[in-house]
Amino acid sequence: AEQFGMKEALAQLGIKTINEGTSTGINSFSNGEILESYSPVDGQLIASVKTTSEADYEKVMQTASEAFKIFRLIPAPQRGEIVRQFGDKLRKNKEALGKLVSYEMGKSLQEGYGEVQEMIDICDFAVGLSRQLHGLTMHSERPGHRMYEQYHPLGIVGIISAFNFPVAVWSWNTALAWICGDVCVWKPSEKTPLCGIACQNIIAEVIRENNLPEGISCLINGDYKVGQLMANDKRIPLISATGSTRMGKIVAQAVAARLGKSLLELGGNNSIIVTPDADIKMTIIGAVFGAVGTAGQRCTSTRRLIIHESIYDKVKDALVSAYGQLKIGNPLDEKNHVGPLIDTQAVEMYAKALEKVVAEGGNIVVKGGVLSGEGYESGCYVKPAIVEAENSFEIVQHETFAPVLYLLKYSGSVENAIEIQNGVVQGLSSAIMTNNLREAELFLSVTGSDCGIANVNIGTSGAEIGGAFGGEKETGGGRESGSDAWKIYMRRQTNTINYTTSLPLAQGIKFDL
Ligand code: UN1
Repeated sequence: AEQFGMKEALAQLGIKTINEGTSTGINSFSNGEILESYSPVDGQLIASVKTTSEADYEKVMQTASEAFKIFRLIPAPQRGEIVRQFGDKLRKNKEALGKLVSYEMGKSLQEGYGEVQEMIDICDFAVGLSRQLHGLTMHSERPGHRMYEQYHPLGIVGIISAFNFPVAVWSWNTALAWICGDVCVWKPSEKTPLCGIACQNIIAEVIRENNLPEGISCLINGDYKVGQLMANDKRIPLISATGSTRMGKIVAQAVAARLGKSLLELGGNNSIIVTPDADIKMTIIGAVFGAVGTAGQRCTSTRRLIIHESIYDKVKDALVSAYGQLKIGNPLDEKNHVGPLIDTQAVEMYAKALEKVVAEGGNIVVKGGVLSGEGYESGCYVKPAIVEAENSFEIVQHETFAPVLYLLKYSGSVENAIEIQNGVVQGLSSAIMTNNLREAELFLSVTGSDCGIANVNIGTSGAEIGGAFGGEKETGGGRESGSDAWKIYMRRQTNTINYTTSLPLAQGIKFDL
């Protein structure tokens, strides 16, 4: 990591390395146990972090509550100015933060930079939005009355994020929440705590420079226990949680029990339908990036290819030859396509999935395996695999967060492919590769894909921030980032104003005194 300038990057981001002590991050009130962050890239201990104890959590919540009282009074365009400054700081720190993401999480450096770019983009989006938090006006049924609606800040937004997008998902939430006048409490994944500290240090600088209360952005570190404190906390009207369906069900039930709001971004089981009219070259690029990019650890990663029988062998052969070109290794080295999985536990799950699919009758097309030897000392590097399978296999129905691609065959019309595509419990992302207008439109129609994201001639991953991001069914139903996703971060109020000297009742009701 030294040769890629990691030491300088950590110093720039205000993170103490192991010899320098334990990192806490500004305003994290961390006095709990020590959490160590090991890089999946080289297996080295990068730094240690203090976790948040229950007493610390109380302090964080008090700081956030006090900050909200002040922040909600600042006009939205001025809050937009704060987010603009944050975006500027991210531009200055793009290289260092991108490197840290790559080193702590293991995604390729290009993708690390890409993730920081998403943060910059959502800031720009939010700045514009800060002058467009529009409500509607309606015509009252009563004379001399006016009706309109307005959006007010909601309060404290709790953010629980996953290791795979350790910085961007936080910013999708915070950039919008801040312009909406909310304050944020963030629990990053315990697998990527340093990314959390780096982000917190960057925003803390902006907050300080503008003499604002530090509780606008709070960080708490730890495992599911601190997540539970947040989920059960009545002071947090909205919990935005990204991660597994298992985690989402626990969080959602706790939040629902107190009638809070939750925004859930959970598992996907995304597929690309490859029809006889598909451009094969484009299909291979989209499918390979979708399946092996981020080592298959995006919630939008391509898990299934649903290929028409007439072109099945052609697509399969092209995939095998593309997989033969893949370079697996240190993600900081830009010649490599595929980096490591997040940890050895993930490697185990990958290996189990391959065993299981064979046991269920799957046929291995590109053999996987765990890599060892020079450059692979962390034990987290695996070979991307391709398996011919059936959609009904239990393992195919399950989201395995690793580069395992299942090939499924369909015959007849595109309706059959759509049925397979929709025949899973998850509903995040989907795509069709076709030059046939009828097939494409059918895929996007009411009887088409049941996912939150449906693409034509693009893969399943790599969504832009301008659209609302999220999915249906067990993916959780939440939408964040672009479009009108901001609305969940505000409370809506309907106002009726009478400017006459009488009081007519609605629905024509007479009530004479
Ligand atoms: C995620 O994997 O949690 O669409 C988010 C994409 C990225 C975001 C993925 N923009 O692949």
